[in-house]
Amino acid sequence: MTGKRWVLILPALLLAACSTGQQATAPTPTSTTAPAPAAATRALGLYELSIQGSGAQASGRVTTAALRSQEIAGLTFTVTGVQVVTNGDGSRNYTAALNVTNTSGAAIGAPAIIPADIAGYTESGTYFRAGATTNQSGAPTSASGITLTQVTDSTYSMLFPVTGVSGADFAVPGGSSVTAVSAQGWRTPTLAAGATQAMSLGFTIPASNDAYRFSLVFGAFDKTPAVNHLVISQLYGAGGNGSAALNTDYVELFNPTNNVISTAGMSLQYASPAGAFVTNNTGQFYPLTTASIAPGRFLLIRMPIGTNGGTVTATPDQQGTLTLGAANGKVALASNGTAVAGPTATNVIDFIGYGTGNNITFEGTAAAPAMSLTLADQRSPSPCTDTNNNSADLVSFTVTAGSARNSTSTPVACP
Ligand SMILES: [Ca+2]
Repeated sequence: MTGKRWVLILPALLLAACSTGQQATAPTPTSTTAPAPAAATRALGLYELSIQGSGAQASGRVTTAALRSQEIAGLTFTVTGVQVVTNGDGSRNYTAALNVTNTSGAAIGAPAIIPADIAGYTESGTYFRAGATTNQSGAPTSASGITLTQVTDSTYSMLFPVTGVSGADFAVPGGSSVTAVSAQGWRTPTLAAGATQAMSLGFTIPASNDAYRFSLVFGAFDKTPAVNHLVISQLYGAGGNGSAALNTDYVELFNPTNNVISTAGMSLQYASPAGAFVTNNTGQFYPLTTASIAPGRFLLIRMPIGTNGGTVTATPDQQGTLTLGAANGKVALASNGTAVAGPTATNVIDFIGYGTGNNITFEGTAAAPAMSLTLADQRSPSPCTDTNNNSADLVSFTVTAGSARNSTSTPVACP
């Protein structure tokens, strides 16, 4: 490409369970819940974003005319601004603010975009079109060393890991092809037909790159996260006990979906391994205060403070009332205030049976690990994990004051 082609293509692909306790005497497997739906991926197209005035003076701007669909008329992007910050080492951080409008005529479930390499335009595996990068005099310049940075000032522009998407998902006009896509991309919430959503993209240019005009190519797609409901992501039950690591029990909730979820009407419930869930005992039943949990965010419910142990560092989002079993028990997140009948009951959003005990129930084939004075349970390898099999989805770990995450903790974007 010549220096005149510096437009950046932005891909338009914006985009539980309980069963009743058994009467057997040994730990009894409960029925397995339905597997989580597989993440679906739908390619939407390729787009190009151009930026100019990005020289060593770090005065940058994004031209709206430079952002245009190359292929599918499903999304319309409007650049609303760009921030350029020069770091101490001379590198520059760019944050481009965009409005994304769904013009496809149908809802897009999980609009997501990922930087892409285009054959014939790529330089050294970066996500810039080589020939499209020029200095202020219009001469070509190196565009290597571009990195993506997480944008933390927007709830909806999380950088998320990209899986299940390849260059083959995208068609490129003019006979070129997408040779690679980035391992990370950005998301916005579900876009209804005709709806507009603000989003922002962040990236860094090293000091060694003096590009004045450059382009960034994106593939847009619709990829729905695998888990479509809130999960109990971490829990601790020995709070306040003698020699306990912490002075409170807690339950941490997480939103692995692409949309804001309200806890209105939901309840947290606890029962011993053999016990039934009830609603008339505050140690076993806590109606959640209404809160909105953004995509990738946590909600921390601290239980009553006891005598022994350290204080959880994260400020609790809610003060709960439950008294969890220190080693063994069952915790359910219910969609309403009705006592949970078991792991596959219709009002169960998520359910964790942990440890052992007669008649203990759980999701899947076995319970999550037993906890202890110093051990808590959490989803692994990430809070995104929920295959509805407690033994496979959760691990125990040595809990510390800093283990629990709250609504201001670093968000986790789920693949
Ligand atoms: Ca589950």
